[in-house]
Amino acid sequence: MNKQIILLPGDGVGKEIMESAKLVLNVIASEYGHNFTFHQHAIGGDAIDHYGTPLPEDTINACQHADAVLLGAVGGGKWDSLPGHMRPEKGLLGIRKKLGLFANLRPVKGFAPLLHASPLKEEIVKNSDILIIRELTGGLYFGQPSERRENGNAVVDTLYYHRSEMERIIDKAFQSARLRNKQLTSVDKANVLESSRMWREIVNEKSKDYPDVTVEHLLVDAAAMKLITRPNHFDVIVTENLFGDILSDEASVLTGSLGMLPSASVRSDGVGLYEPVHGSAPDIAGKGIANPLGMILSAAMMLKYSFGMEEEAEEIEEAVQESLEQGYHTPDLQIKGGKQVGTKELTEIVVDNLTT
Ligand code: GGG
Repeated sequence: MNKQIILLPGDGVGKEIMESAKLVLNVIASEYGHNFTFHQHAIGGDAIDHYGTPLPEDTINACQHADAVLLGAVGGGKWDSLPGHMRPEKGLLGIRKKLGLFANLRPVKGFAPLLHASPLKEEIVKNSDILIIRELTGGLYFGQPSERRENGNAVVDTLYYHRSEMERIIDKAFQSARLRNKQLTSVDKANVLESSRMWREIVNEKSKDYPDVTVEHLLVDAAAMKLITRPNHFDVIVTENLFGDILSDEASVLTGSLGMLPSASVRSDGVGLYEPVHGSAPDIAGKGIANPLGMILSAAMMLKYSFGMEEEAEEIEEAVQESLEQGYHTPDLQIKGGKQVGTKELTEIVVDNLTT
């Protein structure tokens, strides 16, 4: 298969881990006779530095015409003093919105060699396998106005959702639950927020169309606690943008490191965007020690979801598993008796495991 893939390395460790994804994809391409063509474009702080905007038109056009998009990470202290609309994160939010990627799928599944890597007890973490579905193009991250007022002494952010935006993500969650263990947890703050009360109503209405799926409602505070005390309770979690961002980062504790988590941002059809859950990690950028596995696993998700290459994706996941079983890990992880290596070394080990 011929595929055009846009690479948006972005900022900080994004550039280092993108090289890892490229290497792994090239090996898969040559093993399976595919032709992946990569086109690199700017986003985030990198784009601000070179083009004066976090999301250049050229990047948007390229993504709109691609088969899939791989993104590293955006952000960093260097751009902290810029006004809100010029921050690197606006590039990431903007490309999700421009491509209509309303559903962010964040699988949280621990790899066996990392059971000890979590600060949580092994019996709590063991066998946890959760799919967090986060609404991605609405809510507080996009509502207007969002601004300082009264000479900077007051502030407003707006939480806006249209019913149709809630319906489509809730439908997606029910459909995903059907393909898994048919348990759906809807997370909201319905005791306080009007938006959450509408969300809950829609979940209840939709549940009539999916009688085979068991639904429960959890307030976000309870969900946050349960996620790390009884993760095995969950199968699919669906929630709005802000809650989903926070809960999925929290869930990374189950896997041992935020560096392990991949994600897919999709719509009903068309181009998808794949990125690790973590940010640009400016504290370790350029040191060659960033964990490339979340990025590599995001590339595997791209193969599976955008290109239907299930076997190729599985091969990557198995190579990651094998590398961890051999004890190799970056400094963000601990493996008993393991060997600490850098980004490039760990990538080469994954590549070796792909080819043997
Ligand atoms: N690879 C994810 C990333 O760069 N995250 C930084 C960020 O801006 N996160 C906010 C979000 O994901 O909505």
